[in-house]
Amino acid sequence: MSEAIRCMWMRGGTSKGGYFLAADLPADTAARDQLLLSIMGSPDPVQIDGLGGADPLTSKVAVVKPSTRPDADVDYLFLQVFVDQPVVTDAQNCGNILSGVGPFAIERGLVRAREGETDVRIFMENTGQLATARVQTPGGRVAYAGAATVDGVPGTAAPVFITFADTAGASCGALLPTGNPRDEIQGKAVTCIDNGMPVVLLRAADFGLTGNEDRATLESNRRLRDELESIRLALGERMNLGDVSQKSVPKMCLLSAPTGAEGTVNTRTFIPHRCHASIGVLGAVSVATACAIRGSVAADLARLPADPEAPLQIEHPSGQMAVVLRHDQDGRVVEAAIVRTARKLFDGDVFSH
Ligand code: NQM
Repeated sequence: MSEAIRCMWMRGGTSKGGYFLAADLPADTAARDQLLLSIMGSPDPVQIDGLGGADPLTSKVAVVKPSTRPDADVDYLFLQVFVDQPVVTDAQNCGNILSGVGPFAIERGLVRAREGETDVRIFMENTGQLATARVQTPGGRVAYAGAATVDGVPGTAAPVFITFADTAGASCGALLPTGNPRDEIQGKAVTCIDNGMPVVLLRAADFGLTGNEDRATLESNRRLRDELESIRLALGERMNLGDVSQKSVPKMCLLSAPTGAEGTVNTRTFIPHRCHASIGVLGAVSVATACAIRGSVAADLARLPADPEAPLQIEHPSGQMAVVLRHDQDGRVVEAAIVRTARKLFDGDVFSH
């Protein structure tokens, strides 16, 4: 008999997925993952028998529970449900789905809304780090309508301001997990970095690309995809991520010089097999951080603003994402801030098989 499971479907930034209370899912990980695969309709390239949108960006899950930590209100576990493989992985975090966690926590009564704005302190279980989401709550209720824009999302919506603290080495144990700002692998210069998301930075030009190609063109380039995957698999161990053949990290990011007047650097990111329609939030934080690291692949191409506190504009296929970095006296990045929006799409029950 099919079972009803409480679920809120939300857009978080440029991603979309199911938001669940941990208590509404099986405690056993294997049973939970089996249920989530069935809810999303995976494995199937079109996810016809489930809610997933046939794209890694719309096959995502947030599991949220009250936190027992004194410095957090809620714990957030991100799960990537693969589209065409029977894989559910917690090996990566997701800053876009994070945008919906604050509103969801308030809607479910885990955090009491204040008049005006409400800060939700979120412990990100995947990486063991903290984020604070400032949610618009006029009249003590979550507002989704507003004037903020996110490139890659049509229209406007209420802003969710997100601040990340101390994300360096979140998954890899060090900001530069190989110990170097630049390495050479399979004839290509790379920078391996993790400021919240493990990313391998490469020069688009080294693959015969301008870096302005669209998603479809890059995805149809079989040789490029094979080369990127070969480099990714070779770097997994060196980035302290182990065997990454069944993991969605590290992301592979092709860089080129900025194209717009305000741009810092231009990106095309494979996450890791499909090309991102824009760029991940923590992926963009990692790219922005690399731009100021002398000797990195990014530093050669980036145009940094004169003011070190000014936003870095990370260009991507749908526009750009502003990342504000705060540094300590030694120039280390200690905080990153971004603006996202989220939308509640439905709240109800989803049915298991
Ligand atoms: O980097 C896609 C997304 C993401 C992740 C991905 C993200 C992040 O855009 O924080 O948001 O890189 O798989 O949702």
